[in-house]
Amino acid sequence: MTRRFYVTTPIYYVNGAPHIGHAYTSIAADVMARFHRLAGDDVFFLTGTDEHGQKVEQAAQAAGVAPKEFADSVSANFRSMADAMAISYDDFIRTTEPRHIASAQALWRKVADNGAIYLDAYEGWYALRDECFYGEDELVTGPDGKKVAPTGAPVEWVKEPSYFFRLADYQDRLLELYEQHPEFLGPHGTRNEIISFVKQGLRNLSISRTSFKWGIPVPGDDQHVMYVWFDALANYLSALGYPDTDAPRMAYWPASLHLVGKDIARFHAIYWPAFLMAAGIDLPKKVFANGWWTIEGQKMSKSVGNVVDPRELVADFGLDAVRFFVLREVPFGGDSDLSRKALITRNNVELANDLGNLAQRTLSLVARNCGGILPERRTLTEEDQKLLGQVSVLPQLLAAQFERCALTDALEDVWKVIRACNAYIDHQAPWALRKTDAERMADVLRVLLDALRGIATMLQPFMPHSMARMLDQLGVGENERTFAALEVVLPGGRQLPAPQGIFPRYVEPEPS
Ligand code: ME8
Repeated sequence: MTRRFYVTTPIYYVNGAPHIGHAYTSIAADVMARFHRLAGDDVFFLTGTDEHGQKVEQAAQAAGVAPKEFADSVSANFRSMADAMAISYDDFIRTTEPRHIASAQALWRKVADNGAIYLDAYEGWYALRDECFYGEDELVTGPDGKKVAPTGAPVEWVKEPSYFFRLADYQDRLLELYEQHPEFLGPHGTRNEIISFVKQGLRNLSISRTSFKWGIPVPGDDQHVMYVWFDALANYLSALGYPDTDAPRMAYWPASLHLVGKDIARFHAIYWPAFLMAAGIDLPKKVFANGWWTIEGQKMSKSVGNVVDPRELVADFGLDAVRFFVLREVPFGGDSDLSRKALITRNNVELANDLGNLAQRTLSLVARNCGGILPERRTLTEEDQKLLGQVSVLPQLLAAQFERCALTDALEDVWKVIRACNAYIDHQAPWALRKTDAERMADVLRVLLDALRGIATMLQPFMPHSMARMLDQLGVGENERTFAALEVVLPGGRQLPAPQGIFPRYVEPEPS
């Protein structure tokens, strides 16, 4: 039976241009979507932009344009960044679209009908940068002695009429959820933080604002706009056609995985399941939080001037080297630092050397000594079997790694096989066999070509363009690139195209 896999990225605020942090979560989600497609699953992959709220309204004001016009242009920039990073989304939702507005209002009505919303007045702290309400007890003292949010964001005292969501009523059910479904929330650190936050006690949540207008009107009371997080979280359902339960895409609910940054785990692991419980809707299967990137050791910020546009990195290093780097550099879920030096090293050692050279050496030997024709697979020696055995377990091994969002470990599993191939080629020395035992040379090359096919197939989700080129060079047809196709041994005799290098070494240009 085909399994459905519904994966989402956060929808990004349109208050500023996209940067490598946004690209990171989208790349990770893309890798998951591509992996599941190749595994034969029925995938729906959603990304988009979060366009309402005070933060966006203020950014538009600062730019001197109407909020919608501002949102149109920044949203288009996010979409073009996603396209430039080869993010294979099935839909790009914008919260200013009528389909989303109607859906978020329907969700509100459902929650209200079930008695979980009441009107009162909010008086307390709000951090605009985080679009988050904070309790007095959560605030910390900032560098200038002022109270700030635990994230360092400035806070202001807000006092206004507001609708409230009965979040406190869901405390026990949330704790039960984390307890009974340990897989619901990861990684461990984030899970522990969320559990201890919920255990400290939840306050009811203000879910509407009256002091500005840029938001979705609260059904039945247009003095209020929805709190931007109620609006935003609803995107995961609105893109599927909620509340129309007959909409074909509703079959993808519940979501398999909401991939988010650790900064927004609270909204996804506490508020979102509580809203859904209140609406009587099934809960997502998993929320996983990625870690935080700094740039050359510093926090990315406009004022420091070190905000990295991923498209600039791509111009220097190529898309796949960037996609590879961000997922390879640090165990997925942990924090990491982006430095040019580290990127160059990964590119040159692991891509150009370990993998690129292996493919180049093998393919040029086939071109030179076998007329560029794929040799037949014949009897295998023990060593051949050992190497191909390592390749054949990769789909299973990686499926288990992906199940726990261990993308970096998945890459390491593939790299172990690449290193084994390099040891094998050095030990078998097919170049020396040419004169002594041409048949064995052909057998060795065939084993290497088969191993490379397995490796390239498994790496497609991470590096779709370069692996497509590698599979072309290996003579693997477009319909022979799924994980299941690996079980079928390719018939020999195919003419392979002339080999071309796939991963050039990067050399820093001389300063002019
Ligand atoms: O929070 N390192 O949008 P946002 C790693 N609209 N990931 C980073 C990062 C960094 N330095 N900077 C950003 C919002 N991210 C809401 C989401 S969802 C219903 C609404 C990534 O534009 C990370 O995934 O502030 C983070 O959670 C997201 O961008 C925040 O994007």
